[in-house]
Amino acid sequence: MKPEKVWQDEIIFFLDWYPFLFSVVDEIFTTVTPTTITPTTMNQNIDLIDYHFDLNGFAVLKNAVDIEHLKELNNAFDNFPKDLAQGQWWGNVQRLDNNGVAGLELQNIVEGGVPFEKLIDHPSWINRLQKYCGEENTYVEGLFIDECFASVRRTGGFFPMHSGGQDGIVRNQFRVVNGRFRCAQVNILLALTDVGPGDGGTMVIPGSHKANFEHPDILAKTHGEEKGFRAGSVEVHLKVGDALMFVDAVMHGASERTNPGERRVVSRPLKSPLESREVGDWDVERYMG
Ligand SMILES: O=C(O)CCC(=O)C(=O)O
Ligand SMILES: [Fe+2]
Repeated sequence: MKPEKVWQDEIIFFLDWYPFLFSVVDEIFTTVTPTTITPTTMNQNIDLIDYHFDLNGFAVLKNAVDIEHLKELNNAFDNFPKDLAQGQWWGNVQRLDNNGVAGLELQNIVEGGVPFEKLIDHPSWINRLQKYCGEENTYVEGLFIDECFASVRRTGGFFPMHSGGQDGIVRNQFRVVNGRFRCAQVNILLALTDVGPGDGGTMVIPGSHKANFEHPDILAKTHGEEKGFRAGSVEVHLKVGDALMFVDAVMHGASERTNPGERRVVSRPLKSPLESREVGDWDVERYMG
């Protein structure tokens, strides 16, 4: 143990030097602070659609496709073979109903003719998709078509609710990093018929792409689960030619169609190159080079 006198000497020494030490530290801060800390500005290169897409996980692109092109697409739907069985091929298109009750789905519809091909890089959405999920301004920049299908839903058909941000899965994630969108998959669902009340419209839960917890209705298995209704969901109504654009992470599905007739849509998920997936058994050679 140090004698008391030594402690006193050390304390006196410290008190003598303390103002000097403080002034040196103070000097460092006053000289360094103004030159190294500059205010950062947020990347504000967004418009109202981007804003809603970020906030809600979806946005509607009104009148995305013109009337002539819509006629071509509807003619193509009229000419789909009526007797195609589940799993059967029609050229490079395959019937593969992903969810029985949801109705007929023709997968890889990009091979269904020019009207469908023209939808790939359609000017109404291609730049947005590049911005949201195209890994823009990086060395892996680009887009990849995931399953793309024509869907025909008749009376009684619906699509159960699925997805949501809570699982944090990479395949369908929603992210914004340093002011840039870095989503994995964004879907375009183009209406070829009006989709109003009773038509089996797509249901979305706004903001659920950022959910941290599973929707309580799923856990509770409440009545209506199969029909796609969940507390907080909204049904998106579209006019022919409108496109619903949504990040796959947002919780979504479709209500039961109660009206007669059919709902026709083309669904075209585009995603970042690192998140590719195929539905169906494609002739890969066709897409090389
Ligand atoms: O049919 C709809 O409106 C939604 C379909 C869907 O969510 C899907 O195909 O994954
Ligand atoms: Fe889906």
